[in-house]
Amino acid sequence: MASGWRGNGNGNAGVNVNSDGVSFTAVGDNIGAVTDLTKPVQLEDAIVDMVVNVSPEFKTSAASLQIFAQIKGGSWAGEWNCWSGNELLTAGSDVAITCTISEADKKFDQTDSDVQIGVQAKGTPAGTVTIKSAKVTLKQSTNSSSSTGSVYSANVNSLRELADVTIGIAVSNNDAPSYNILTSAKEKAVVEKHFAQMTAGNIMKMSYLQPTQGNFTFTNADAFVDYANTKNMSIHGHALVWHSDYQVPGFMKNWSGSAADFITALETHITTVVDHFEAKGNVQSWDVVNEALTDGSPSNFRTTDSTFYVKSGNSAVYIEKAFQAARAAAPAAILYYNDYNIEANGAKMTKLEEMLTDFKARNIPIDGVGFQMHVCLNYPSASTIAAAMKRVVDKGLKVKITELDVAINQPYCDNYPANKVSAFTQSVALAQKKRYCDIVKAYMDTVPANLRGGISVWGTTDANTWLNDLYKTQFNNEKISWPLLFDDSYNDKPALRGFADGLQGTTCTNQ
Ligand code: 9MR
Repeated sequence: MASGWRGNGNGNAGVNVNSDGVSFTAVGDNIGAVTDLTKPVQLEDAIVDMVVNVSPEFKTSAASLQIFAQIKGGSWAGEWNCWSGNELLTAGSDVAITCTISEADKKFDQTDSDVQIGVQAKGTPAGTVTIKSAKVTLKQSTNSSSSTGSVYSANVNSLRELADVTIGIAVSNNDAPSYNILTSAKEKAVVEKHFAQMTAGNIMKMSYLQPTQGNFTFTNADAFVDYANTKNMSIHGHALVWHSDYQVPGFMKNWSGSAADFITALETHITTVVDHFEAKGNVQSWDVVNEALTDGSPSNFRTTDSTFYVKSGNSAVYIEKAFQAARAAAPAAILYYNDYNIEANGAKMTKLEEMLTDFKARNIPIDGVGFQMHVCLNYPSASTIAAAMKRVVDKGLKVKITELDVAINQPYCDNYPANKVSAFTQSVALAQKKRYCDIVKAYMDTVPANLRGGISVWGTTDANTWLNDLYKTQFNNEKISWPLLFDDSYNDKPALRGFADGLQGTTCTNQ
């Protein structure tokens, strides 16, 4: 890759080329290195991937990097939207950064001029930057599937701008670095491009924030919220109370005091957490209680499998106490009860309705219902989903889709394993595109604008979904679920086009 690189920007001293790569000394804003791509080259929607390594001085200077592309000659029009912030660069370590050439006016949609691509320092940099590798993947065909290895583009500039409804995404900052929102350039690129809200996949759960009684640890969550703030994204807080396994702190599981003191401890958790994030600002809404209902028919409050129920004196009173504590701490936040399978299980929705009616009658503060929506390719039907949402709308409460994903090969439905597929073929991808569209459209058609809490997807890339872990532990690792909007390499999937079509009210098709 070393040939053909040169220095760029005022005051540039040129590049050094050695076996490590191409280095430049970053002594000022816009100083960098470029190389040429000779015509004919169609660069629109191409992806530029680089691996870079910055010196300790560069890291300390707080400067950022910017991959860019420019049409040579004329006004030197360029792609200038790709930023790799200093926070994701590690001194002396190789870091992957990326840029999709997709500026709004499609300047690169032509082949009659040479272009240059490169990377430059932004801010007041010092030290050196080494480009270890650079790769340009041209957009190949809008119809190709990811299984062929070519890059599909959904032609969606920004999902968040397509309709007046908050579009969110669950991301993490405690996963492997390649999927971490604070360190992965690819993760950042899709999140910043398409989403207006982030949910923490894990780090705002109880045991992460208060592992032992009275010891609150907000460092990870604060970094997460700060990042969202700087990118004009809000936060949906998840989740103040959830019975499931390790997210319940040990001191609560092993509680041996009175029920009244347990409720006080629960209230202290909620008050401390909500107060903390109120002070930071930008947490718009909370899943106050998650998954408190059973799946059977009839459905009821969870009992023996919920620490909260048991330690509250075998009582579901903890649910209303949680909502009251959350409201007291954050009068303006939108408070949700959140659960799975309420879109499909009528009995569970009936129990939920009963709780909502009771809460309304007794002025227990609740603003809406979160439908997790971990759904299958064909189940439940869009009309079943719409009917369930309507039951909440009819109570005058908000509906938020909080954790949307559409699993292929979901073992609990779609006639698994008889209908199991072993590859994500074009026809499966297009069926999933229609499914995303049908769901989003059902939501937009059923929930009036004033009751729309938004739609959030549970993860970015198919390579990093909770379903991969589920299948590993429960289904002999023989899955593949491909449930999200971006493939293993963060390329658009047809599902993204389907989501956009649903938002825009376009007919949903598997074409
Ligand atoms: O995606 C989350 C996964 O990484 C965690 O291991 C798991 C247990 O904390 O929780 C997953 O997210 C769940 C969410 O918090 C609540 N609804 C169901 C989600 C998928 O299991």
